[in-house]
Amino acid sequence: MFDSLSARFDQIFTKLKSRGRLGEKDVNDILREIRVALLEADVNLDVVKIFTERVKNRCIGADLSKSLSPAQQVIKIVNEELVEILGGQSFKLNYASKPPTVILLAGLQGAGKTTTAGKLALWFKQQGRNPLLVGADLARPAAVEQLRILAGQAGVSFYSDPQDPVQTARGGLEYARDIGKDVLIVDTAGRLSIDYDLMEQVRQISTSIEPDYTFLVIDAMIGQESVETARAFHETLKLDGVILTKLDGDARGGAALSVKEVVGKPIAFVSTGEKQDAFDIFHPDRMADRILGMGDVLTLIEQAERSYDQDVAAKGMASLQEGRFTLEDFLEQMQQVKKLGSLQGILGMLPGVPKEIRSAKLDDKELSRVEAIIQSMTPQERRDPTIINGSRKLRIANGSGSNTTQVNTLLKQFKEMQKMMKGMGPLTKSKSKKKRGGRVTLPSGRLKV
Ligand SMILES: Nc1nc2c(ncn2[C@@H]2O[C@H](COP(=O)(O)OP(=O)(O)O)[C@@H](O)[C@H]2O)c(=O)[nH]1
Ligand SMILES: [Mg+2]
Repeated sequence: MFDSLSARFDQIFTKLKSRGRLGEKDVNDILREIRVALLEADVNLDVVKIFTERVKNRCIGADLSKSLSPAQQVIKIVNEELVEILGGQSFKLNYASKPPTVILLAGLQGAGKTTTAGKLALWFKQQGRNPLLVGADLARPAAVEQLRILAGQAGVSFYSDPQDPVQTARGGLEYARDIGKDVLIVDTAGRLSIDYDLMEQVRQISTSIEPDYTFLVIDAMIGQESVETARAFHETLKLDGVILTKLDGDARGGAALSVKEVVGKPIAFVSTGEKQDAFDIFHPDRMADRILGMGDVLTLIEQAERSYDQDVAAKGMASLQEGRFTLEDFLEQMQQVKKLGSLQGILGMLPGVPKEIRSAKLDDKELSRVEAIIQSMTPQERRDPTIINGSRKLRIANGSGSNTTQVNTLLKQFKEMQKMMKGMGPLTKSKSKKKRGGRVTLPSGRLKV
């Protein structure tokens, strides 16, 4: 799921990062692209409007943090608002003070209710609970059998009464009390579309067992249409949350991104496959990271904010402005990168870094070698590498435990980087320096590998 949306965000952010300071027009351009990307992902129109409006307001009123580039700040805002749209916090389930905690599952046919009932039972069991599964879908004879099998696979108890769905649910509750089960999960019948009988039946079950939690199971593949279903169910049942299934499919993401805002109820759990353990509590923050395809970008930004030495950054900036960026600056910037943790890890976390580079072998050992080579140079050589002739190269290689080829490679890389940075010179005029803040916060992004 979310593959095409992720790809779109990746494109948008890559473009964003190639710009320096962002004006209102830039922000509007980005927002337009985000709007299109969300609509293509089948996100509800109202939700798209709310989302882009919030991002816009925050971008315009942004208090430009010194240690983040404008692009990083926009990404941070988009990420935070995405988490918000997805429900903010992870779902927290409170157990009833008087067991059992009663859970009612409702939804359309084929949404994944029965499968989910089994998964939920296993999940509770893994939390150290002792659940009872109740098969109250008597519309299809096979449904009860399906749940009985799932209960067996999960190793939990099962109850059903062939007479009547409401009686089954009620009987299940009494049975759970009798035999000391602490969680009751009731699977119900679904129809192909919402109809009066269906609603009436779940409503009666609900009245009879007074569930602590009523979850609507919805199929992510159906997109935002399933969110409309949720709205209808909510009117009758007073939902506590949604369980989103089939996230392993190629759903575009519309349902996940729309449901909280439209129904006002969070996604509690997600199902990501047919296997019984392909199921978990929903974490909005992790989902947002996944959508933005940026690994753990906020961790990176926070790490960068914490450990990047602003003075060194400023000095690097100054060198850039004057169009001189020496090997000494190069080394200093690299030492800063090292402070951030392993380079491989950082590249993995950086949004927009091409996959080839992310997986490229530039490990900390290599970084140490580069460091050793530069440290083996005289200060004069560091400032002006053009004086490094054959015999100097040999001396540097010997001094740093490397060979002349490695010294050559470093010098070549440095030259290219210097050229690249010179090209960026006009972007770093002193006036914009303050606003642009930590433009050089993440020099690793520019390391040639
Ligand atoms: N790929 C995938 N299939 C699922 C998932 N959840 C349910 N299914 C499948 O969806 C179909 C309908 O599920 P079922 O539980 O019978 O739906 P119900 O009619 O709502 O009870 C079954 O073939 C399930 O195996 C999921 O998370 N991923
Ligand atoms: Mg079923």
